[in-house]
Amino acid sequence: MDTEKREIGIHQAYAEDPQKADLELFDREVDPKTRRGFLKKSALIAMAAVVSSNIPFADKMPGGLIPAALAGTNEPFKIKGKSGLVYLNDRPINAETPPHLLDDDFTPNKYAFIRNNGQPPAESTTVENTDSWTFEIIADKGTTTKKTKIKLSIGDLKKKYKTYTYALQIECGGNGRAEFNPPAKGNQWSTGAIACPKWTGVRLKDVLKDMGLTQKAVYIGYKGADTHLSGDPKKDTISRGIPMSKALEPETLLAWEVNGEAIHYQNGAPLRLVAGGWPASVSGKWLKEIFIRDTQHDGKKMLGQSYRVPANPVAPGTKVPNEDMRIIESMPVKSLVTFPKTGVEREAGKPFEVRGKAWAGDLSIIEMEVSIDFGASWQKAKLELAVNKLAWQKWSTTVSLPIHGYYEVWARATDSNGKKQPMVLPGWNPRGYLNNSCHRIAIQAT
Ligand SMILES: Nc1nc2c(c(=O)[nH]1)N[C@H]1C(S)=C(S)[C@@H](COP(=O)(O)O)O[C@H]1N2
Ligand SMILES: [Mo]
Repeated sequence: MDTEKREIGIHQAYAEDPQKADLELFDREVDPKTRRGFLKKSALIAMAAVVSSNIPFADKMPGGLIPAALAGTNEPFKIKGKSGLVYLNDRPINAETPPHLLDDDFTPNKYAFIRNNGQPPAESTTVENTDSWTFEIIADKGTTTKKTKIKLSIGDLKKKYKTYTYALQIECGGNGRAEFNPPAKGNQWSTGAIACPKWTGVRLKDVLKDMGLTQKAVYIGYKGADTHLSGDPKKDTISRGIPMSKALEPETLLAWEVNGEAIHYQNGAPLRLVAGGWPASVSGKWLKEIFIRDTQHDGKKMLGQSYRVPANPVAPGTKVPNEDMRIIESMPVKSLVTFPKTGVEREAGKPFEVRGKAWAGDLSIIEMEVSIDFGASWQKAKLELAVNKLAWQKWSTTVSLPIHGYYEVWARATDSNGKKQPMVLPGWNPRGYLNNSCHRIAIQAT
């Protein structure tokens, strides 16, 4: 179906049954060149962020036309403070980072990917008076001894608790989904839903300790200030969580700063939870609530098929019942070639540098290898230590291509349990999670 027809179809379905159409919307095809089609009025509010200004007469726009600033042009759309991202969807906004823009030691804010499940809160509410932004911690019965509910501002966090800075990598569970066959619904991420910037904030454990945790406190959950695409305030966009052991890790932060700057609006300003090494969906943006749970958190996208994979391997295309799925926890071993950029030319016989990043969820990387002969043989790369736990590791090596022709450089990491990245898609699963197959770049030797 052509893009425009498909979009109109989706919006009709949406008007009839927003819940049923939700997945469709989430997965719809957008022609990133023309951006033609129609939007619901509620989406215009989100579009304001994209055109980098308020749309005063948004409520007067007939039938939710796409702003002319975006419709029918060949210009890729831009978000203030972001650059070089590849947009996969505009409602909600989802954008990934090309591998060569992940070459910095720590991901600059402008290159950090964006993965939204709903409509972010109005930008003005997140950037003004950052210190007065408040959030609540709400405890299930019997999970705390001192307090059952507290309200804190970012200002309170800064005053009461010690501040820490860690480089923490967060990767979307669906990174690599584009390679699934049969295809999996959702944003078709290639390799760019990963970032490792330096986060600054307080330790979640220091804040939770003040509530007096009991043995009954086994899980936490979060809720952000973003709203459901339908505009229905009763519906959550996403509310995920982590077991208490992960929540109490020293590196799990309530962060208000990235790389010494305020968090970018699309990345969850002014406050977000950051739990590195796990699917980034557990790192709640625009943080408004933390729940202390006496059971596994059961918020939106914790149950069913979301962020879950079959407990046992299945054949591609299999329908897997909910009860046979398990929650994704620590992410698998993975790496990227960040230099050179794919498609470049190099002189045959002349050594040149190849470098990149590697990471392995809660684990570390112990070996990095590259191949120039489609995996027939491998050479070891130089690997650096992580600056702290849950940060990615830098690697580099020198490669020489024997004679002129087409080559691929393949990169393969090994984690501290001895597990290597697979060459091809590891295990097909219904929603397209956890693709950690080797990254490849193309090089022409002249
Ligand atoms: N409140 C809120 N938090 C959220 C999300 C969201 O839509 N709303 N998306 C999650 C998902 S699925 C991912 S992959 C990461 C993306 O973080 P980023 O947009 O800063 O890259 O945020 C997570 N936290
Ligand atoms: Mo995600």
